[in-house]
Amino acid sequence: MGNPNFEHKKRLMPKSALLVRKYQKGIRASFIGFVIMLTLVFVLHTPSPAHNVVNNTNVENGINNVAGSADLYGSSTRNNARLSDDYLVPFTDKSQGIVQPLDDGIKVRAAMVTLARNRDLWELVKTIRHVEDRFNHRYHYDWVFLNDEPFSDEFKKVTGALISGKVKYGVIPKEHWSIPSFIDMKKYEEAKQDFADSGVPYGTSTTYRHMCRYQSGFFWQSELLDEYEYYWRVDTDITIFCDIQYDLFKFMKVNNKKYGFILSVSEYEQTIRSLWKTVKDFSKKFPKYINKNNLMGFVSDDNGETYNMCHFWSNFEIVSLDFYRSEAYRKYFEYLDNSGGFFYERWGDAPVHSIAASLLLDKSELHFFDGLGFHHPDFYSCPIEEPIRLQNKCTCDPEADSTWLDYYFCTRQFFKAAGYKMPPGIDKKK
Ligand SMILES: Nc1nc2c(ncn2[C@@H]2O[C@H](COP(=O)(O)OP(=O)(O)OP(=O)(O)O)[C@@H](O)[C@H]2O)c(=O)[nH]1
Ligand SMILES: [Mg+2]
Repeated sequence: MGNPNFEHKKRLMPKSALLVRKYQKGIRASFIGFVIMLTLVFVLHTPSPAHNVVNNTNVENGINNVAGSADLYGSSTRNNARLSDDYLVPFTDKSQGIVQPLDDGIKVRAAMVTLARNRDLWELVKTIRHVEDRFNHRYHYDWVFLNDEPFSDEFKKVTGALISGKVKYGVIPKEHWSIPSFIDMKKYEEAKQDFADSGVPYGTSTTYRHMCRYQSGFFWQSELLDEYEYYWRVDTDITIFCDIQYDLFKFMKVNNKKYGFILSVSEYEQTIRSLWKTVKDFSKKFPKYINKNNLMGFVSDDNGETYNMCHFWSNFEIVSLDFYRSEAYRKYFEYLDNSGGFFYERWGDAPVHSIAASLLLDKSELHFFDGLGFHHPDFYSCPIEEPIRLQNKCTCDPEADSTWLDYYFCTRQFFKAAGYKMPPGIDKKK
């Protein structure tokens, strides 16, 4: 008995072969037509990189998209630029002459970094949601948590579940979080006593001093950050109010920015009595580290004679880690630290970072971020332009914004010092 299937095929084969021969020309023509049609559909519906660039170029405002960003960051075939043709750019971005990065799916080496205690967890979860919902769910950047004690399992479980990128947890080495041997303990105790009735926040706290010193000179030395080029400092107690529609880290890179801030305020003089003198001594000893095209006008009203107390509020900063890793910044921190001011006074990391950024960088390397909406107790940043607030779905009250107030806050000082035009409407904010 033969195989029935085989018998069946045998019977069909000659018939189908005959049919194919009969309609051969027609089949070939239809196939060629189909291929041509497919090619046409593909060509017409796939935008070229050049197409994206042209569409996103705003020549009138001098804001050009970054042509060939794929070349800058390696190879990519994605062309899903998210910013639409009518995306509105804040006035301050235009006046700072920045370019808007193409959102092509290619990431920069960067991470959010949070210093936190286990007990900060339930405040921190809200902060993480803000950053994820408004920004990171699109980009999936890593998040690094640092603590002077080991993180609890609960802390890791809860934070890990909320973050869309890779998450790392680090314990700070003791030598980065303790009173150095060169500190005179008697002098330190007396100094703390002086703060007792002063009303200066954290005037008598040692852990606060460790925190400020760590944020000034050590966090960027954590090996968990070695793989990154930029970081966004996210404190446990902040809010982001607006959709952030572009990659902040790539923005820093394509615009050659090294230090980005959102609010700038004045420091409590009592906490930094000898800081400026120490900075001046450093500048005299190491003039080679002071940038010739610096932003002295932001931190001093008399060309360096005295400090005007202005600083970038460091609870939000996006910074090139290579700046902190640089020889100039290392020497600067070392010099400041050896004077003991982090302990005898209560030097904050904000003035320490800000003075460094203003003196060691080229003034074009600093950037004021707009359109993001931000809060850390007790101040708000809410974009001044209504169309920007609506576009970015901001939930902040513009009346609460303190960015442009002409007392205590220093954003105007930054714009004047850098020579940038300020947005219309700020005079109502006096
Ligand atoms: N691991 C650890 N983190 C800390 C410690 N103190 C502060 N931090 C974190 O460092 C960041 C800044 O601390 P804050 O206490 O908010 O300091 P601040 O913003 O100057 O002060 P506030 O105005 O009270 O918010 C926050 O993310 C804190 O969670 C500490 O002793 N250990
Ligand atoms: Mg805080």
